[in-house]
Amino acid sequence: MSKTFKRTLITSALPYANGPVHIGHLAGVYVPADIYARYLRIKGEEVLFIGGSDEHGVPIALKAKAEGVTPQEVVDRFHYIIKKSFEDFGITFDIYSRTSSKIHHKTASDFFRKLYDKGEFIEKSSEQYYDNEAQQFLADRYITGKCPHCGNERAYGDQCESCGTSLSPLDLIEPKSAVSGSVPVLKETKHWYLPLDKHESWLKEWILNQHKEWKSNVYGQCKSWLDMGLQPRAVSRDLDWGVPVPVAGAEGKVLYVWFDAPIGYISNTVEYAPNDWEKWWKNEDTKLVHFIGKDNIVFHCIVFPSMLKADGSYILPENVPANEFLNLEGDKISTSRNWAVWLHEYMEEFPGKQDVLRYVLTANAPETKDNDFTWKDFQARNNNELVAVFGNFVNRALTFTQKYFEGKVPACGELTEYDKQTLDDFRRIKGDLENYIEHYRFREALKEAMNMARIGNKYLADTEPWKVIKTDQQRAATIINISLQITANLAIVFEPFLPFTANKIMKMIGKEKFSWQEIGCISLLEVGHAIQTPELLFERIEDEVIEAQIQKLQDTKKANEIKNHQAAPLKPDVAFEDFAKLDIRVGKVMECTKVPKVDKLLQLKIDDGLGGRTIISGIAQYYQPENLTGKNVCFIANLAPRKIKGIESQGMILSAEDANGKLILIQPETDAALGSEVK
Ligand code: B3M
Ligand code: ZN
Repeated sequence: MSKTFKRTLITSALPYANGPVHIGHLAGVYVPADIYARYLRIKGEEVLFIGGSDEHGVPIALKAKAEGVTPQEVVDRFHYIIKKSFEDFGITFDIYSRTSSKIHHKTASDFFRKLYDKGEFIEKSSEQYYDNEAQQFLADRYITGKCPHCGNERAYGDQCESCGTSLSPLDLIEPKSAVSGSVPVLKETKHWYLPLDKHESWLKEWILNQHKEWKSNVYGQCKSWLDMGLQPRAVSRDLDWGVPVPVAGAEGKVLYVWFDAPIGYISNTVEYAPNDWEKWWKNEDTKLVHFIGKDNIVFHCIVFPSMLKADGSYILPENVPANEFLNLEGDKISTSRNWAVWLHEYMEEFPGKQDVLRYVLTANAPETKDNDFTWKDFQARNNNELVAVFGNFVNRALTFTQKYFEGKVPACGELTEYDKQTLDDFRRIKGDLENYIEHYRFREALKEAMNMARIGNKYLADTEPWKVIKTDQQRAATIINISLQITANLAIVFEPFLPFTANKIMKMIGKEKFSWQEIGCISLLEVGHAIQTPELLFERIEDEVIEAQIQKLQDTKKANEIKNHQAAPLKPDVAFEDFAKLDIRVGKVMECTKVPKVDKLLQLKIDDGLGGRTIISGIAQYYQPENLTGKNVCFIANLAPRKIKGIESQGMILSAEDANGKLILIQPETDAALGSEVK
């Protein structure tokens, strides 16, 4: 038994305002949420679509500290970049606000206070790391030290990024404060906890019994949390950036970011509709749907509903269609490693092609498992699907009208069986398409929309009006009339998915607005109605363009390898006199051969300006002998000669490692005199 609702409140995760947004954000959350919102709107339903930036939390405070600016400056910078990207990609939020706003601070603060007054929290003191020098408690991220699992020296108090283990600050070996660098001490501090254990039994009934229809990835994650048993969660932190805890004696404490952020959905509704926001949040006729990524499931399915329930006056989400992750060219998208396709960069590099990205990200959405975005797939989908099918059909229908019917919709004669069959096939898809959207299966829905375009394309190919026109004007007119009606239909069908394209079609067919209910109608365009000059809906993307994008990612990878290379620890100091004993010189490789029967060694004949010498060097894995001849090298000239594999080596060639551990020769920057000393 599915409930009927009067209106739908759609929320989409509030992105952290500590960096711009990328294709992973779009694919996982914002495009699906936007498709859903647009679909309901074009059907004439009452919808509110909420977005906003999440501007609190430790990473933002840390970034500010690292840059020597205030956290507000950090979030101001990214809030507007993010907001602009969403506008550019046609994400139709009714409001996109932010959690550093006054109205949010008040809403979140009041929310906490009501729960506090109702006795919905427990107060607990515990020992946490404190920085005596900076006089502050340290959030988990503010403490670094050695990972007890892998020995990484730069693990954080919440996680080791080297081995991926979740940590608690107390696990760290030799902890250090990231604020002052001093060694932190344990000190008692008081916090408020939401006793999730007390909510466990209704959550179990509500999710596990009443929401079996939730996506299996969401349901499964909830089930495993609930099976493990819930624990009280701290909802406050010792930090100076966030919503202050509105309780006497709580100076220096703020609400935990995951407590205040979901309240942002409510604050933004209050900001948008100050007089009737409650109908969206406190009325059983409203269907609340949270669009999020999989890492946010526990907060939206367990923690936030417990907060809402503890308040007692709010509705609970009807569904939480969380997506899995989108990878990029086989690797996890990462802001810190710059492994992403940034939306603001895409806009510059592919101007006017927002729908191509919307299309590819939906067609390949990580709805049930992680998925991979590749540039080759992007190109193939553009060229083989958008250009070859959808664009080709619409373009042919419109140019044909221009060419043979003076740009006016020709009259439709009697329909053949084939025409009727085509239209039946076309209409039959509508139900499936709706069903998919209503069940948050947007990739299947898009496939159906594309099938509708395919029907049009096939119809033109099969009926061949360009041939028919020569013998039967009336029949050609009918074919074109039908093709134009299908084109108009596609403008409706694609509006939720590819809004820019739908809009272009509407302009070309000279129409303002249709409604979803009109899908299937073959009198959307009256006979004699004028069509505008057609322009291409999509254009081919050439190999060079794709190769440039792939190259850009390869450059990023190189830069990361160099950045992440861990330098070896320094050796003990040596006195200058000791250093001066070394005689380092420049020479030129005259001859080079492999040392027989060993993999690693090369035998080099060096012109040292003093009559020449032989040196054995362990670089055979990295250099072909023929490539070394003629190269300048640096070598230690007074290393006591040693016999290696029966050959006397008179010195040592200097080399260094690149980021992959490959040995590379050290060379003078330009030609130095042979035998000259390196100082
Ligand atoms: N800012 C986490 C994220 O961007 C968080 C979502 C908040 S939704 C209330 O993944
Ligand atoms: Zn580790």
